[in-house]
Order: sequence, then structure tokens, then C-alpha cells
Amino acid sequence: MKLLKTTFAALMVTSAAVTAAAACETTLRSSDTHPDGYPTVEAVKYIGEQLKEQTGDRLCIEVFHSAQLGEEKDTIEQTQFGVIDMNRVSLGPFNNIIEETQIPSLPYIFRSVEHMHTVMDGEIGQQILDAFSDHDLVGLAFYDGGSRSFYNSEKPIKSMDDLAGMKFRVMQSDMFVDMVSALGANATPMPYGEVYSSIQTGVIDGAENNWPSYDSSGHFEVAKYYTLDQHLIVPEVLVMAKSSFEKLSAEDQELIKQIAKDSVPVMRELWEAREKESEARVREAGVEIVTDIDKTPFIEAMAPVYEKYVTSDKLKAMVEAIQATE
Ligand code: BDP
Repeated sequence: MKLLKTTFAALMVTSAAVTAAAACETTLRSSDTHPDGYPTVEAVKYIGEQLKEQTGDRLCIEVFHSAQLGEEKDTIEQTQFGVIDMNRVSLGPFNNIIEETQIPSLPYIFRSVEHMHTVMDGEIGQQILDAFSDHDLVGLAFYDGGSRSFYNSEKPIKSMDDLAGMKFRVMQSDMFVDMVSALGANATPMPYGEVYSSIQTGVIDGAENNWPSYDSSGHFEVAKYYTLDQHLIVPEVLVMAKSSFEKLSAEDQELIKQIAKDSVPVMRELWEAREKESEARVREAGVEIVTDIDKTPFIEAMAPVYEKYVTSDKLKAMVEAIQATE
């Protein structure tokens, strides 16, 4: 029923897209949970503008921001079915479907954002993009998602012990549930759009995210304690429905792949600026931020998560390659 409902919603906005981009022969519909102006939304708009220009108005993209097409888990299914043409999502909600996406989603796998860039721009990144093709999708590009840290409505978290027994929302990935359990807290997977009210009503104590999301979601208004433990540097991904991709000519397929790659540095620049803006806005609002946290116990606590999820030789080789990357 839920799928039917969201499919209907997607069809309703199809007609809006057709009207909005009437000048275009084909308009691809792209989903994003974030509001207009957010770096991921702007990066996909950039791809759309370039496509429109370079195809002489044959091919355009309409970005449906603010979760207009639904929450990530549902829109991923719809993209696999070809109901939605393109989708910009975190790798988190792919973890239960595509095992390769678990690797860059592992807690503390990356030493820094630069380390993540080097890995995702290289062979491992390509291996993960290729893995989407067995799941009715085409992986186009990885975007930045900064580093994610815990925030809550109760108290400043100054050490791992402070997390004991607290309840945090995580993205819909089993691995993230285990990550939070390994830290001594409880995890509730739920869609992004339900987090604000769940914190407000005390269903959960908090969640975890990066500066721009903490800011744009308004979560900082209801969860005023933010601890920069930076447990995840999980990249985001832009995917396309395989069925939509295969409708394009070989030239257009190449073009869209190329422009998607070109949008990565554009996105990274927008991201850097947005991170600073969001941090300033949230600090201004009086949030209590804990920066001097010892990450060593957090990192050590992740051993069982690696043991449970990094099982096959293929996944082990990926982890080793990432760790060996300078
Ligand atoms: C944000 C990601 C978005 C996720 C969201 C979440 O950009 O794709 O939906 O976190 O926590 O940082 O669900």
C-alpha cells in the first residue's frame, strides 16, 4: 500500500515535471530528500543544466527536492522499478541491498574526508559504482556527506560511557544498528523525515548526522547537544534507473556519465561552503558542541561490526585496500 501511495505521488509530480520542463523532449525525474539549495540538490541541477545545453534541449532533469517523491528507502525501490529516473541518496540505505556499499559506510574506515575522496575517486569507488548494475541501477557519481556525529536532547556526551542506554535514530541499515549497539546505546532505524518529531516527542533521544543536515533538518532545535565523534564519513551516491538509462542513446549515456563526474568537484565546493555556513548557524543558535572527545574507545568498539560485516574475501580485500590508501 505504501509503495502504491508513493508511486501515485510520483506519478502526480510527473505531470508537474512535464509542465515545468516543457521545452525538453525528455525530462528525467530525480529525487532528493534535502531542501532546495542543499549541495546535493544543486549538484544534480548542475547536471541538468549541462545536459540541457549540451543536447540542445533534448534531455533535461527535474530535481524533486525535499522528499517530494518519498523517503530514501522507498525512492530507492522506485528507482529500481524505473518509476523514478534518478536518485541522490546516502550509501547507508543501500547497505542491506548491495554489500559493496557497506565498505565505505563502515565506522571510522576513512581517516579523513581527503582519504575518502582518494578512495572513492579511485578503483574501489569504481568497483562500488559497478556493483549497482546487478540491482537495476547505474551508479553515476559519489558526493560528499561530511562526517556524521551524534546529537541528542538530553545531555552533552563527553565519552563513550555517556551513550549507555540512550536511543538514537539511524538510517535504515542493519550495520548502523549494530554500530550503535556496539557503542552501548540503542538504535532505531527510521526515515529521515520522522526524526524531528521523534526527538521532540521523546520517542528517541537523538540521531547522528553532518553539519548541513543537522542544520537544514532543524534537528538542532530539538537536540541541542552535538558531540563531534565523527563515527561515519559515508559518501552519498547519484544513481539512475537502469531502464531509464537504457532508453538513452549510447552517446547520451556517455554524456550523462561524464557530466555526473564533472559535477563532483562542483558539489565538493558547494559542500565545503555549506558546512561552514551550517556550523556557524547552529553555533549561533546556542547548541552545545563537544569537540575534545577521545575517539580511541569508539574506534576500538567497532571491531565486532567489522567482524560481522566484512566477511567475504572480496570485502576483506576492499577494506585492506582502503586502509593501505594514503
Ligand atoms: C543526510 C544524507 C541523506 C540521508 C540523511 C539521513 O545526505 O541522504 O537521508 O542524512 O540521515 O546526511 O537519512
